[in-house]
Amino acid sequence: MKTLVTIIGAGPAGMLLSEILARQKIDSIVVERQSRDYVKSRIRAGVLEQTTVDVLRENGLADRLDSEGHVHDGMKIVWAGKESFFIDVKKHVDKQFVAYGQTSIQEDLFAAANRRDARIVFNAEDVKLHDVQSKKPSVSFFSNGERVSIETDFIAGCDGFHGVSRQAIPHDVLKEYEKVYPFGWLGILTERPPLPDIVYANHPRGFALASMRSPTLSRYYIQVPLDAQLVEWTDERFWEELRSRFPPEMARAIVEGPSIEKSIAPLRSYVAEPMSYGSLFLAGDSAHIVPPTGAKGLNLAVSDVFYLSRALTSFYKTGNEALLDEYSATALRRVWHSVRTSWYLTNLLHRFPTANQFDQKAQEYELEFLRSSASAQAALAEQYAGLPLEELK
Ligand code: FAS
Ligand code: PHB
Repeated sequence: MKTLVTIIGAGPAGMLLSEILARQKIDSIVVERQSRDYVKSRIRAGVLEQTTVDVLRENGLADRLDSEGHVHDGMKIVWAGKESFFIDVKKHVDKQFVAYGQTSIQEDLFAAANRRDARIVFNAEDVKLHDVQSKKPSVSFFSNGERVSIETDFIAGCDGFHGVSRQAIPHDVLKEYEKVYPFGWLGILTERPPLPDIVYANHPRGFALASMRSPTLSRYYIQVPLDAQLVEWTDERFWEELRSRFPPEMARAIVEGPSIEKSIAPLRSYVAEPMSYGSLFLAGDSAHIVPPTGAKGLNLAVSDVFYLSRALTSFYKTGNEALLDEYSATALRRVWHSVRTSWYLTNLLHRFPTANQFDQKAQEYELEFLRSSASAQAALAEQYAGLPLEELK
């Protein structure tokens, strides 16, 4: 098989890159380890930054998002049962964000791929990258019992944190930054009306989050210890614990229902540098992971793809490799801002098992400062809304 760009991974990063390149008449093949249904079934992100919505809309992918997405002006923070306060993103930075599930985005991306008869290989086994430093790299994999090879100009590593692409960068070239948090998130999805706002709660029993997917689909999370087992968490135990972490009147407003999805995700901050090596370019979770506290993971995957597709388009239209050479540095500037914001919010809103009384007091006064200072709220609003994408000079 031959193509211009071989994309490893059919998650949001891989499928969005495939779609944008196709609109620029640049051929690609997507190679995915799992089945289409498996990829579609994953329940993950839920909040889209304005820049993400803009990129999807510019590429004809926002019709359903515009009709079903839940637009928000800001989000609420409550702590230790005190009065909640609202971070008004719209007022401070004139931006909004949209609650629209990653699952829906994945469906929209696959529907667009079907309309253009995109080349996607599902259930690809033992995917390998070859000669990534050369101008003629290739990707091989097992499919239907035979090893298939794809000759390509470029490889886009969109295969997530546990993928193979990042491993193609030599250890003496790759620099990794990591912070693992001493807790995870237990999340559930239930077919019940959500609270009107996205609400983050810091409580002595731990962090909690109220979110949504639609007017009839709620998404909730609670911080759990690293050794928490899903089997220990019945729905009723979850609902009781969730309510205990919100102020009484907010807890009473939560509409309980049977979980249609329940999972525990560990929290880590991770960045791999550089995000490119020879003809290999990493985008999305293959290059970085953020704790979901800042709702940045999916949005970073989109900004990486925006920069990478712009660089590939420039190369194929003009032969100029400058944007490809600058891709890693450009993407990492936005990555690190989002990584820092997610780290800041995770430290602000979670209860750390190792925190001493001083740490706890300092955290409470950080929350008090945020509650009482318009400039502190404006600063958080700017970071939560997401930084603008860098325009070409
Ligand atoms: P993905 O991991 O989505 O996709 C990578 C794809 O590559 C997968 O389909 C995988 O099967 C495939 N792949 C892996 N190895 C391969 C190989 N060797 N060969 C071929 N294909 C291979 N973000 C938020 O903003 N908010 C959230 O609440 C949130 N919750 C999350 C919960 C969980 C449990 C997880 C894991 C992530 C969560 N995220 C959240 C982050 C998430 O949304 C990611 O940022 C987003 O999926 C990134 O998209 P991709 O980079 O495409 O990676
Ligand atoms: C979600 O709706 O899944 C969600 C919302 C906000 C976050 C993380 C996840 O910070």
